[in-house]
Amino acid sequence: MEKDIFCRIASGEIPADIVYEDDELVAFKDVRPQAPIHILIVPRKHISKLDDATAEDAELLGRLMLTAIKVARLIGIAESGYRVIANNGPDAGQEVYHIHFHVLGGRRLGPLG
Ligand code: DGP
Repeated sequence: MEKDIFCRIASGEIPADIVYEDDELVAFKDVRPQAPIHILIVPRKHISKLDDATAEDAELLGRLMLTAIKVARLIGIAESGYRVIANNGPDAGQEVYHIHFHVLGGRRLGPLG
């Protein structure tokens, strides 16, 4: 099976502007930022979408959220505020089928819609 773009970024096969990484996760700048700060938090493990996660992934999902918090502090938007989003499936506009959290900040964000 062909690897998706985030598997290829996580393995170092294609470049990204990485802001944080560890054994399980990699965080990098979104190529099409929707805000002054737009970081993607991606597990190295391939899971296509939130709906495919199981109880086995509970720790990984917790680490994804904790890494979003860590990266927001690292980048300096913890005080000003930020938003964490995960898109699941077509109606959410999911484009890359590899679980990821968006961390958005650096300006006052509008209402969700
Ligand atoms: P989503 O709709 O939740 O699947 O968002 C996928 C995001 O991934 C989208 O905001 C654009 C970003 N993206 C897609 N391809 C690449 C890439 O090759 N590099 C980087 N840095 N971001 C990408």
